[in-house]
Amino acid sequence: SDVQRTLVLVKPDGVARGNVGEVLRRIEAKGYTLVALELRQADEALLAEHYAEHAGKPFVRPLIEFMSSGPLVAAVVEGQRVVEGFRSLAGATDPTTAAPGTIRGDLARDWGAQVIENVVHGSDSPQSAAREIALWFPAL
Ligand code: DAT
Ligand code: MG
Repeated sequence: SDVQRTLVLVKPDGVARGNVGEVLRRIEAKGYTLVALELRQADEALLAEHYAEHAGKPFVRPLIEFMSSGPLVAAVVEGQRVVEGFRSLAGATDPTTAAPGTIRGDLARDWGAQVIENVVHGSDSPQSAAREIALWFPAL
């Protein structure tokens, strides 16, 4: 078996638009397990660390401002191959091309902002998941 954990964030756009329940519903409907769940206001230091791979890119400043613009929901989700599985539930980064049926395809749209607002984050590899879970939930 290949039971994994992944970090899921319902981003501030998703919280503000009332998408928390819908995102959690899809995670539970898929059969994944919630290991940790918290509403929180992320500070810029945490977000800079979270998005360290994007340091220096033109969208990183707007990205950190967006991600700290309001409360978000942070969760650790567990299941068989959940890292890839949640990325599949989330859909493509760009809300315009994300497939219908995915969280981003169904719930996100392009607002023409400097940063893409796309409702959810999911870790992109088991290595990223371990790093991100340690960052957001150091007690786990
Ligand atoms: P993902 O969240 O699908 O893993 P990513 O890690 O490449 O995508 O980027 C992190 C977030 O930054 C992404 O969810 C939305 C935003 N973003 C990515 N590329 C962007 C771009 N070219 N312009 C504006 N925002 C972007
Ligand atoms: Mg990413």
